[in-house]
Amino acid sequence: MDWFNEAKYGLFIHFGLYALLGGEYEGRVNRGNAEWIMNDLSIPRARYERLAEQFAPAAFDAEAIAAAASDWGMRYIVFTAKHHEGYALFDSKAHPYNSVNSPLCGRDLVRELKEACAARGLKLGLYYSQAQDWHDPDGYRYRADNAHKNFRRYLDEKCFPQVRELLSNYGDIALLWFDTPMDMSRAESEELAALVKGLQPDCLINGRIGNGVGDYATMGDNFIPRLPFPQRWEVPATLNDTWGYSKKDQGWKDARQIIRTLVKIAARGGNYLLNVGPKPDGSIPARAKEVLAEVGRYLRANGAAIYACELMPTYPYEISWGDMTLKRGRLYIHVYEPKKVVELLNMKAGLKGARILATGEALACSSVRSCEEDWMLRFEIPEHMYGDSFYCIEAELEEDFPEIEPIRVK
Ligand code: FHN
Repeated sequence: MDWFNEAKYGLFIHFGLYALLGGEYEGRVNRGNAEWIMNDLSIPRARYERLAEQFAPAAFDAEAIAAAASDWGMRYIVFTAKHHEGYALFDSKAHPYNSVNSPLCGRDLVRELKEACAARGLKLGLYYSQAQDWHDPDGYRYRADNAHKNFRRYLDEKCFPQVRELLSNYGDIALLWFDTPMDMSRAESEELAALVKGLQPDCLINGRIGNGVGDYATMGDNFIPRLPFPQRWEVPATLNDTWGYSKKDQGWKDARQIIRTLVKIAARGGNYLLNVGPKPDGSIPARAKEVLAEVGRYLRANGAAIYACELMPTYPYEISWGDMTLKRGRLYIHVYEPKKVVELLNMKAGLKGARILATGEALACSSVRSCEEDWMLRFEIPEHMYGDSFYCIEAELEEDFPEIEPIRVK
């Protein structure tokens, strides 16, 4: 799992027929996630299917997406090969409901993205909704009566053959990202995992294959563990409030929120899989691109403080002005507010030196005892940076890791 542990930051892409509706159908707005519109507004299958006739993602440019993802500092992409709606974005002989058979599309978007990612050295993961399939009569549906369904038939005739296609026809796939296992039995999850590993032993499987048989834990959507979480984990998260494209959702997070969240996740041992939902033509919304480009600029200068970080032990104080990440022999202090001096109480380490990570400018630093006899690391910020925020201090340690003392009650 080395590449995954080091990556820390990936791009999730939710694309499908739902993008054409953008969260609205016949004047009705879907309150839930935009990609759930078929289910939430009970759009009959025969009506929804017609969207496949209109699917024309002329602006879906896999090379531009891969180039942007690298520029934004993301190390992998996870793309919806098939979401709950059942429509596949790849050339599937197992089931005709796919983008190659859509007359205005006629393209295998998985292949395009795989080639573009390979050219950029990016890992490609594929999202596949293994249990919910609202198009297949035997696929599960959330909050519906699934008891009468022949789920086994769906697995044998659609899910397993399509997963086999994804792992046989596109070269190395870094990750299969399953979702909402619902009532899948342990035996079914294991069978699916065995299919994946039988075809590509190095392909990772996320936790949502169900029944604990994945390679790493998938957190709830947008749920970040409060404390360091000493397992391999990832949190899928939205940049606005939904996954698939929504015309109404303008709740974009800004770059600084994303940076703070990324630092928090890296410190606590996880990966941040941050989503964009392309518009019906396949282009990425302009605001999403702006925000991600700004995060990318921070990462270009400060990536050493994020990629390949180790678990940061719990620091006993709430620091509103910043956060910390850690590597063997290096402590990174992310400073979010203007400061003249940065102090970390109850932290002890031999300091070989300290610098502003982005520029290399050396900082006066010391490991001292406070007047109340607690250990403290102290860094002096140069005067010309007093008003600055969102930079990172790299402290080089004599030991592998700093010692964090518990709070001493006096
Ligand atoms: O139902 C899906 C949802 O549409 C989206 O794909 C997210 C991403 O993690 N997963 C499910 C809900 O958890």
